[in-house]
Amino acid sequence: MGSPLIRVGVIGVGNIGTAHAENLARTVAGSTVTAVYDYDATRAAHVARDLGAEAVDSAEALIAHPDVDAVVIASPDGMHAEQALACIAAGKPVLCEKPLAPELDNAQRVMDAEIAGGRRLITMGFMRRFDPGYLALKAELDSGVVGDPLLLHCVHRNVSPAPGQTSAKSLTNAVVHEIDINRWLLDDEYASVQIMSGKPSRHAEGDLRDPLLVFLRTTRGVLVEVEFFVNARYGYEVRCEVVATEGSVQMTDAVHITSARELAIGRSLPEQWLGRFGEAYRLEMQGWIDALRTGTVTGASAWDGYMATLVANTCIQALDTDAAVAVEMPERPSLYR
Ligand code: ISE
Repeated sequence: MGSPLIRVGVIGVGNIGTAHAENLARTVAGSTVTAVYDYDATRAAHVARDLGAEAVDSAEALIAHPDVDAVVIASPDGMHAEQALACIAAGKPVLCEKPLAPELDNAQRVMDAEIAGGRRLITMGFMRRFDPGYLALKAELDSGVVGDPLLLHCVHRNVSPAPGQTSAKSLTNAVVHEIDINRWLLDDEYASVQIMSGKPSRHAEGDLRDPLLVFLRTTRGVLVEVEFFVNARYGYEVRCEVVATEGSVQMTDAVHITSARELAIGRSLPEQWLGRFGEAYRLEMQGWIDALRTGTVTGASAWDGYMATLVANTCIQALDTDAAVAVEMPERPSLYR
């Protein structure tokens, strides 16, 4: 008998939820989308009709649905934890968009519930771990040709903020990617964080601190410097350079071409993350489905989600001081070793 087809329910079909649902229904091998929920019922009905799925009335109904084997959580950040807890209670695997929760106590509750159940059900949507650019960067580092990493310079720029953006949200919603990918790249944890914010962009509304410089020091002493700028206006850009003892490695885009036209030469930039990380999202979903079909696990775990929230919350504390703030790291639970 072949591996089962995984029937997925998608909670939240905004920008990213719709992209996940389309990938699962059309591109990923071994999955289908059977149910969709969004607080905007018209939107849910539209996506459901397009994908041949059923639009349901609530996240609870979707999780309990007999034709849903696994759940994608792509709702607003503050709802992830409750929905992940409901999936764990129902024994259904989850691909949870980041963050696991903006608040540490909620991230802890999800991780504790998973540990109490004794099996890994949560995969975190840290798609950069599947991005061909980041994979090439990691392969180069792991090969040892540039020696031992000493410094990381990272750039993360968005065209404009989401409605209601705050400095805390910049950290828990977006810098959280940097927190995760750099601990994955270095195979290390963070010991402390420090934040500098200076002159705000004239586009930064209210008391949003933008841009931010986030400095992280790992337990092995590697320095990670992240520029996060959510009002960059000109395009979406993510870059990473690793300076090591024998050389350096830079990652700009996974793939790019330079084209010359109209008395100019250059390359175009995406407007947002789907343009830059589209392939990473597809590979992430394929990896998740393959793992479910073979009874294995892949990608970031609830522990990784918890750690990212812990460090993002330490960054929030660091916003109000010029000093470095220590990351109070707990012991890694045995389920994640
Ligand atoms: C945004 O909030 C996201 O969720 C995306 O994953 C990220 O790439 C982007 O830069 C964030 O601002």
